[in-house]
Amino acid sequence: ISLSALTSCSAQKKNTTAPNGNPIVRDIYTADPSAHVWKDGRLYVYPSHDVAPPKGCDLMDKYHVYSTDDMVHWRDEGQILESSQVSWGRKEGGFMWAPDCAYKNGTYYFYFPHPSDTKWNDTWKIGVATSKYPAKDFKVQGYIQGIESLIDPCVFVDDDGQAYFYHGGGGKCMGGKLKDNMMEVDGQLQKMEGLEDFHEATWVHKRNGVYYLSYSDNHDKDGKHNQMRYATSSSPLGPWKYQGIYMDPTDSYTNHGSIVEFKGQWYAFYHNSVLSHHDWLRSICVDKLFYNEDGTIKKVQQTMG
Ligand code: FUB
Repeated sequence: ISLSALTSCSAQKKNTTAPNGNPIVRDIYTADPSAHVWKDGRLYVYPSHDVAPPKGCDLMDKYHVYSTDDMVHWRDEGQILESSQVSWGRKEGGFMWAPDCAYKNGTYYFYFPHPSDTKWNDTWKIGVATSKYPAKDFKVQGYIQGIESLIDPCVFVDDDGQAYFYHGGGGKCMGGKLKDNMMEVDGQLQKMEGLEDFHEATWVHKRNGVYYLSYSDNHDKDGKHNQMRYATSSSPLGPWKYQGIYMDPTDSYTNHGSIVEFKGQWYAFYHNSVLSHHDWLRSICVDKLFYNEDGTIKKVQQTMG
């Protein structure tokens, strides 16, 4: 990790209720929701933030956090980070893509993909910002050293406290252990084997001792939109057994999801473009997720407000 601590951005709380259901955020465009339940009993969502066209994903420049205690009323916890706070980032800013957050030993770790150079696609780094709080006071600490230029970080902390880091895109998914400091990989990352048609958006969760790695694929049968697929394993690093599609495409070119249990119910977070009808102005959504008796996932039924 390169130690280049920068100033933090204090969150400004405001309430955003969503009595109409999906999309759960309607005042700004959000995508790539990574959901976690933290020790205060609330569910927190860490999405990326889409910005109005004519340009698209290059303009994504900041992160907000959302939280709820009932899956109905959502609180915008405010902005936690923007590209101007990243000293090693490309000078033009932008490209703050799909993030994740993890908690260990009293610290929250916010992981965000961001390029370090104008030639953005060859210079992706996974930045790490830390805080004592889940949704404010994050300070950039640097980025994870010694890994490839890939996007979409995911950090899974197992029951024994061991953290695993994943990232990937363009067909390659890599994973490995994190050291206790949560900012360095322990050894080399390895390719995740057994995933069928992997594109990006890795998410790992565990249920009844089984590890699930979910991801978006390259396209549906019409070659247009991502489907969400998953695979299972008895180990957090695979090899993985491909299990199928758990979510059909939305109206958006991309999809990116997370799966989490909250108050006894499992949920699938994802995004679509129903508010904008534009591929790069997306909106985060959530629907219930159910398992079959054998642990396979039933296809998620997407609902609208
Ligand atoms: O939001 C920017 C990128 O689009 C994400 O990193 C990908 O997963 C896709 O959703």
